Amino acid sequence: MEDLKLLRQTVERLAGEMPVTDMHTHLYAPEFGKLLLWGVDELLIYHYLISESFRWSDQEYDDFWSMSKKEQADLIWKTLFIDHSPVSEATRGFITILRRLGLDVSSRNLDDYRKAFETRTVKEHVDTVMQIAGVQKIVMTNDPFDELERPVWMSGEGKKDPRFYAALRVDALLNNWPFAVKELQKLGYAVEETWSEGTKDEVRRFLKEWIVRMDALYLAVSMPGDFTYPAEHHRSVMIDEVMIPVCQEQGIPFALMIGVRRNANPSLRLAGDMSMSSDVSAVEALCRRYPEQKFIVTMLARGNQHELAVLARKFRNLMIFGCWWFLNIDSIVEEMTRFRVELLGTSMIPIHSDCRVFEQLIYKWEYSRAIIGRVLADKYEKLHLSGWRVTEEEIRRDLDDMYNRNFWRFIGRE
Ligand code: RAT
Ligand code: ZN
Repeated sequence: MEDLKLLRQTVERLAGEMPVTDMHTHLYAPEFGKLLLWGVDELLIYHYLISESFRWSDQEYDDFWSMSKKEQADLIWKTLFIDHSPVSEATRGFITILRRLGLDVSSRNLDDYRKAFETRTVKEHVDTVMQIAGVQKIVMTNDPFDELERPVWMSGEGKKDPRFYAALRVDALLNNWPFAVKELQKLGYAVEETWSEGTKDEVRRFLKEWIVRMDALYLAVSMPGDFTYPAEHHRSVMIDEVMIPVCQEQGIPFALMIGVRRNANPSLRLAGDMSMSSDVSAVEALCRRYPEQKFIVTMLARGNQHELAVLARKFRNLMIFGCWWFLNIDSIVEEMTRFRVELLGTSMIPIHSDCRVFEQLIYKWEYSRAIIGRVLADKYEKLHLSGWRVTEEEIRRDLDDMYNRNFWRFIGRE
């Protein structure tokens, strides 16, 4: 490629349009019914927007929670879009969604937007959104303890749509053991709170049965920032004696998302979680102790990102992924993508969406694709000036690695 301008255009175009795998979301296939959230009201009551809107309000938290979804959405619309300008990432994202779905953003007429959604069927809408976002494969977050979700898996419907994949979420087993014991007992597993060989066997059996039932791609957990390993703690026993053996037997990775402090403000419910600095050496100890086990890791604190990327240089059984939650904002995605490419080349997964409402795929991917394209274009440009010419095919290969293949190859499904 001779011309630098053409090089940049090509990279940015391909980064913008190549299909992607979204390897961590909270979305569901249409078969999961009500669990699949979509539409204007769900978008406006996204927990990221709820916490932003409370910044401007004196309302009692309970009064907000007692309102209907539509009333909550009206209030958030007025607060964050009419009384103030939607310049935050999550508010701007809503505007991008409206625009990309062909609605008239300048009308600012929420009821018209609602009406435009009413005529859509879920299935068609899912197709349209995936097509606009260029998302080909979606990994869900799946919890057998969830009363709404479990029957869908038991009936076999959960595996029907080949675009959707499962990830078995194990937070309760690691972070709320008394609750997990009760749930396991309800499901017929003979477990008790104190560790015994019988309990370990039964939890292993539970995990195996659900990995198979869901065809889960990986086990996943989100951990508080003070997670340490190894430690004299329930978590270490669970990891060493239950989860790692099961992952190894089933040949699946273990995904850890570390650095959340749940319920910093309980009145905000789901919106009340905080980010917290983590100890990268816990991941280091896991990677060293289990060289045959694959770990997929992301952290929530900005301050941990560089050290985590350096750790990935030391352990090939560690795949770092995404710009998680509060990090998924333009400025930080740019910073993280840049130094990850500088430290690891293209051997990482730069982004996942963490979407909870289906249409969010549109803006989250549009924003991330633009940054990834820009960062890569800068690097190819420097190579070009040194006389190294990348071909279009090589650009496609590099993007495909970051968007898809690093994930599928790492989890052993390619
Ligand atoms: O990003 C989010 O929506 C968070 O609330 C969390 O769900 C987080 O991503 C997690 O998976 O724990
Ligand atoms: Zn998540």
